[in-house]
Amino acid sequence: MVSKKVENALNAQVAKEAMSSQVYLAMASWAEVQGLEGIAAFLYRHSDEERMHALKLMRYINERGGHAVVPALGKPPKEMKGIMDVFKSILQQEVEVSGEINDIVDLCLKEKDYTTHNFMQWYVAEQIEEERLARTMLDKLNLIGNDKGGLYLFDRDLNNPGSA
Ligand code: OFO
Repeated sequence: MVSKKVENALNAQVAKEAMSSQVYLAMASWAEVQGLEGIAAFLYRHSDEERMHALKLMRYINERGGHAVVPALGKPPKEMKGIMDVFKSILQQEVEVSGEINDIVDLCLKEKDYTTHNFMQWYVAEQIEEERLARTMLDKLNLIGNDKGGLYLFDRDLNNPGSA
């Protein structure tokens, strides 16, 4: 059974993961309109992943005697400044999410909820991967700079679901 404190913290995280999914979706739509098909495909895939992160938390809350809440979601921005900006804000968002996950882990220890602490380890590992991926993308974009051919290849590579 989860305590009310842990339940509330997990539900707050559900809302954040679901909002992440929305933000990635808006970015994907923007990229698609720019003709960046591969980047759009990557962002659509990532939006699905974030939804899965929210769903996994919801199922856990209910399994542990809580009640998972479906959150109201805000409207993410429609326009982006550019592809570099998109990946900069992805990295920033993922760093923030890592901080939120750490706070929940910390709360679990304070509440002596070792079951949720164990469950959250999946998210801790996932955040390492999410941050790594965002940094790798930014490094590649930095290398590409203003080279249109480089951007073409970057976009083409991302069309492959195995690429990221
Ligand atoms: Fe759910 O990891 Fe990204 O935000």
